[in-house]
Amino acid sequence: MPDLVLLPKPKTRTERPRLYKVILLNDDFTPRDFVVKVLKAVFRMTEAEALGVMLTAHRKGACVVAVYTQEVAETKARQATDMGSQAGYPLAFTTEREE
Ligand code: TYC
Repeated sequence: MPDLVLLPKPKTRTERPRLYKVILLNDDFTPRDFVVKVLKAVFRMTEAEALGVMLTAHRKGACVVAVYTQEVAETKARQATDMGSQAGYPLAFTTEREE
């Protein structure tokens, strides 16, 4: 018997998780300061970051808020949308898989 047998390196690769974007959609009814409040609370943004994202959605119709793994993205989108519903606003966040 040989003292040492060299085995082939196993070809297992750790795949990175697929990422999902959380997207803020504009609407005509939710007050701007309420959108900013939700962005700060759910996505831990600073006032300046939240203002920038809110204004981009307001001007362009939608804005990517952040990117997470699927579970986190869907939970945060739901929490943020629920904050709007509970205050009587149609504020909406969606998720979309990243390429
Ligand atoms: N368009 C809203 C207004 O004029 C403000 C707003 C901005 C609402 C961004 C939603 O994603 C949004 N009051």
